[in-house]
Amino acid sequence: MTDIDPARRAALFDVLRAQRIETPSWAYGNSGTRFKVFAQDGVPRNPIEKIEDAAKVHELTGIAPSVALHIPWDRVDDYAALRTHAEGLGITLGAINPNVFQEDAYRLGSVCSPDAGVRRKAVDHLLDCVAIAEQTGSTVLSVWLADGLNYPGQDDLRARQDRLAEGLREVYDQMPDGLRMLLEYKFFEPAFYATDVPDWGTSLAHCLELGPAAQVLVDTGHHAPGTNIEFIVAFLLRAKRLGGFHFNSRFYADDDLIAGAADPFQLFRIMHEVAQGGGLDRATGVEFMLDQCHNIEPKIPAMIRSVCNVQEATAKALLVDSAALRTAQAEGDVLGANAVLMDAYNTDVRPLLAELREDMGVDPDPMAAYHRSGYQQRIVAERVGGDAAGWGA
Ligand code: AFD
Ligand code: MN
Ligand code: MN
Repeated sequence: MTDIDPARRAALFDVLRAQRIETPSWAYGNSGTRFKVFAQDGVPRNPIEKIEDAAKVHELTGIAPSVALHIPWDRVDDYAALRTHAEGLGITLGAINPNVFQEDAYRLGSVCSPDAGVRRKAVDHLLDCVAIAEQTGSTVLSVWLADGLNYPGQDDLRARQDRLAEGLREVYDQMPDGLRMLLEYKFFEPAFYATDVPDWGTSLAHCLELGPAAQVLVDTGHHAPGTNIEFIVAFLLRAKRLGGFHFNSRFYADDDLIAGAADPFQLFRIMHEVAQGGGLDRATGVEFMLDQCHNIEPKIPAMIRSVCNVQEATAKALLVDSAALRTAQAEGDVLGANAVLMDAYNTDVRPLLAELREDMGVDPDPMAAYHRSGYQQRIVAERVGGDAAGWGA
C-alpha cells in the first residue's frame, strides 16, 4: 500500500476521480493491418453496439464516459437519437473524426489534393462533420489527414501547404463557438515520402494561423523512434495549444497497440509533464483519448487495460514530490532530481487505484469484473449475422 498522508491521498483521489479518458468507437470493431483484418466474434455491427461496448468500459472503469465517433464508419440517420441512446447508457458522444482517407478520390490527397474537385469533396466532408458535432453535442473535431506524397516531385510541397491552410480555414470559420479543431500530425503512413502534416511544428503553425479554437493533437504512435514526446507535450502546454492525445503504444510504427504496453515509462513521463503543466485541470481542455486497434486481442478487455494503464501512469505522475523535485532541480542536484521522479515511477499504485475504485463505487479490479460479468459471452451469442464493424483488408 502506498503510504501517503491522508490529505495528499484525498487530493490525489480528487484528481483521479475527475479523470476522463475517451475511448474510440473504431477500436471495438474488427481491425488489422494492410495484410489482414482478423474478425472476432461478438464485435459490434453498428454504432449503437459500439456505444454499448464503450458504456461497459465506462461502467467498469468509472473514468471512460465518452466515445469518439468516426464518420462515415459511425454514420446514422439521426445523431440526436444516437446521442440520447448513449446518454441513456451513461456515456456521451465525444470527438468527431472525419474520414478523408478511404475513398478512391483521395488517392492523391484530400484537402491537399492537386484536384480542386477532390479538395471540395474533402472540405465538404469536414463541414458535414462540424454539423454532426453540433447534433451529437461534441466539442472536438479531430482532424487527421492521410495526405502526403510517395515520390519526390510528385507534387509541390508548398502548394500543398497553401491548399491545407485554405481548406482548414474554410472549416474553422464554420465552426460554432465551443467546438475545437484538434489537428493531428503523423510522421509517415500511408504516405511514404512526405506527409502534409508530419509533425507537431506543422500542426502548431497551422493552428496558430487558424485561431485559438485550433490546437495540436498528439498521437503517441505518430513520432519517429526515439522522439522525446514529453518535450512536445510540455512545449504545447506552455503555448496553450495542447488539444489532447490519441494514446496508443508502438514498437516500430503507428502500431496502435494498448496504451502503455510498449513503454510505460514514456507514458509516465508524458503524464508527468501533463500534471506539472496543469493539463489535468479540466479547464485547460486537454482531451485524453485512446486511438487503438486491437487486431489480435479481445477488444473490450484491451480497452479496459488501456484505460487503466493511462490511469496508472497518471497516478504515478501525481505522486511526484514536486517540491522536492523543484529544490533538487534548483540546486543542480542531477541524481537527486532524477531520483524524485523515479521514486514516483517505481511506486506500485495498484493498491491505491483499487481503493480509489472502491471509493468511486466501481470494482477494484475492472478486468476481473468484466470477465465475471458474462458480457463477452452475451455479445458473442447475440451479435450473430449482420455486418461486423471494421474495414476490409
Ligand atoms: C489512424 C491514423 C490516425 C487517426 C486514426 C483514426 O494514423 O491516428 O487518428 O486512424 O482516424 O490510426
Ligand atoms: Mn490518432
Ligand atoms: Mn494513428
